[in-house]
Amino acid sequence: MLEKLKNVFSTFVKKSLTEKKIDEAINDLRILLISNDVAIDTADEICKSIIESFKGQQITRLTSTKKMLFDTLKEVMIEILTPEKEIDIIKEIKTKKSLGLPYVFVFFGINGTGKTTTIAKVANFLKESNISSVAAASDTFRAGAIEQLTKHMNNVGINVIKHGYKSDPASVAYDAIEHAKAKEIDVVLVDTSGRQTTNRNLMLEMQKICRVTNPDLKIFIGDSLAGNDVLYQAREFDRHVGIDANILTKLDADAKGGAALSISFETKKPILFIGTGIGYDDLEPFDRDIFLSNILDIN
Ligand SMILES: Nc1nc2c(ncn2[C@@H]2O[C@H](COP(=O)(O)OP(=O)(O)OP(=O)(O)O)[C@@H](O)[C@H]2O)c(=O)[nH]1
Ligand SMILES: [Mg+2]
Repeated sequence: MLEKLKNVFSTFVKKSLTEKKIDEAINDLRILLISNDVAIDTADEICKSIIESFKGQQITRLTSTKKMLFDTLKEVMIEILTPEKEIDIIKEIKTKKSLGLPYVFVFFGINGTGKTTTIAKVANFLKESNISSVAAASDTFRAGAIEQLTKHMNNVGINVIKHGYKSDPASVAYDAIEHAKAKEIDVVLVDTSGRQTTNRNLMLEMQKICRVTNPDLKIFIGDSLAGNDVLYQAREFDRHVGIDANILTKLDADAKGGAALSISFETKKPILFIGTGIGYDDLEPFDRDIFLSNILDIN
């Protein structure tokens, strides 16, 4: 999935310097980034940072320019992919547990990005670390959503707290938290319905869910196939609800990898996991250095 992004940088570093001037090369890079799913604002920022780094630098020989270009690119990528604060969820869950309280995750995103599937994957991941969880069926909006969550959770052996359709999602989540407290369950995973950021009522509902549950981690689920749009989705959810961390799904499905840059750039929050398939084990921690070495391993 990262091959395409890697090709972008390879083309940029190699071709540009023998054939074109730096500014032309940077313009080419911008187009290449955008055509590889990096959001326009992010691509612009990457190019701006590179231009800034070059300012005032005397370009003398071709070889040193090439190295300079590569080093600058790397620095810019590291900066984008380094969140303001790293999050160790296992450690945080244990700290909360030591206080006798469950750790609450709320998952949100637009329709169909993979929220419900990801919740089952996260529950499965936690289970493997001996952390117990319960899910809250707070998608009371979409037909079939409660059954879908229940089916996934059955498959990974996790209970679901549910009310009926059209019931208040915040109170479902609240009940799940009460249940977790009573049963000494470590984690509450709140599933929410997919919502367009332009739907004011659904964004207000999301705010209410967060107000009532006071979550430890608000997770934006971004679809890596969404291209440019993922940045705007993240921006709007951050503005309305606040994002603490991201999970990027569908990296297996011919994604070009650009969404990881866009989402990190926009939110400055960590990408906790990437989804790499529809199986419950298809969840991998996002590793900045591996990602970087994949896209910058330019020969
Ligand atoms: N290939 C691939 N498919 C995924 C991944 N994650 C989720 N999916 C698929 O994406 C589709 C939507 O997944 P859901 O979990 O229902 O998404 P959702 O965000 O809960 O959807 P709504 O509740 O309708 O908003 C399903 O067909 C999933 O199997 C992934 O990492 N890779
Ligand atoms: Mg869902």
